[in-house]
Order: sequence, then C-alpha cells, then structure tokens
Amino acid sequence: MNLLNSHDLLRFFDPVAGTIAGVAPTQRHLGDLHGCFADTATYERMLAAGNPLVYGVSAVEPARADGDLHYALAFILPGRVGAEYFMTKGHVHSWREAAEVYLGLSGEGAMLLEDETTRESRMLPLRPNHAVYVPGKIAHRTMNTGSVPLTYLGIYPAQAGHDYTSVANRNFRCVVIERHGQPAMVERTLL
Ligand code: M6P
Ligand code: ZN
Repeated sequence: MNLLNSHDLLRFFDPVAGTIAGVAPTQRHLGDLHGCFADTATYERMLAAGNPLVYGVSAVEPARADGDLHYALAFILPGRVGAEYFMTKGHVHSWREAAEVYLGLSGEGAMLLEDETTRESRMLPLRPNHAVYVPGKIAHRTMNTGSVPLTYLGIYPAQAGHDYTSVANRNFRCVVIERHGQPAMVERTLL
C-alpha cells in the first residue's frame, strides 16, 4: 500500500454530533451498561421503560503496527440514572502501559480516572479547549454532565486494546453524581 494514498490520512468529523463521515458508530444503550450505575433500582426501572441510546463511538483503527495510533470520536447523550450522569462503560487498556489523550469538543462532561493498583480516583472536567491526559494503567470513564450531547476525541496507541472485564469485575470505586446542580465524585458505596 502506498501510505500517502491511504484514505485514513484524512477524515472529516462533526464536532457537535460526534460522528466521523464514513464511520458507523458503535452504539451503546442503557442495557449495555449493566453494573455501571450504583442506583440499580432506578437503572432497572428505566430499562424496563425502554432502552435508550446512551452513547456512540466512531473509531478509526486502520492498522496495528508498532508506533501506529488509533482515534475515536464519541458522543454521550445528556441524561441521568437517578443522580448519576449518563456515562461510558469505561475501560483500562489491555496493554496497560498505553496512555491516551482526550480532547473535549462540544458540550460539558467529566472524566473519572482510577489507579488500578491504589484505587485512587480523580474527576476532571472534559469540555471544549480541555485536553485530559490518561496515563497508562489508569481506568477511565467519561460522563455527560450537561444538557446537550458531549463530544470528545480520544487518541491512543494502536496496541492499547480495551479491557472491559477487569473494570466490570472490580467496578470503579467512585461514581459521579449531580449534587446541587454540580458534578460531584462520591464513593459508590455511599450512594
Ligand atoms: C474514547 C476512546 C475510545 C472508547 C470511547 C468510549 O473515544 O477512549 O477508545 O471506546 O471513548 O469508551 P468505552 O470504550 O469505555 O465505552
Ligand atoms: Zn482508553
């Protein structure tokens, strides 16, 4: 393949919709987020009433050679399960050393970072003009804390991979809830 003729050299994205031309988003509905929300009673009630779309991810992952990068544009719709904002499943990279950069494009959100070993947690804002660096070995999850879709771009090593299982087994220690109209990070067990 002639590298300079690859169609992956240039892509066109919509920063407000959070989609990339020619890439079908992977859609995640509420039913795909089993175990993520601490308020399981409200989760089950909302699920029984319907299975709304929560977020979509358009990934550009053309190759897997050493040194390659992948990127994914995501949108998270506004909404809450009880006090907890709509969020992504969250993952840690299968290749634990892989870091990632998130760029906020539209809307208002937050990222929850958790050290796999110490379980230390941080909540950081994600919105336009904000770049969040996710170091290796750090589980990460994103939530929409606003009233319009949150969109953001994540850029990561091609070898990173997504490990959802260890996050699902252990869960994030904290959740992000709306408290007095503001996002707040609280211990899952205290909700
Ligand atoms: C970002 C990137 C993607 C990721 C997506 C949604 O765009 O980190 O790799 O897939 O967010 O997060 P999750 O995979 O946890 O659902
Ligand atoms: Zn990641």
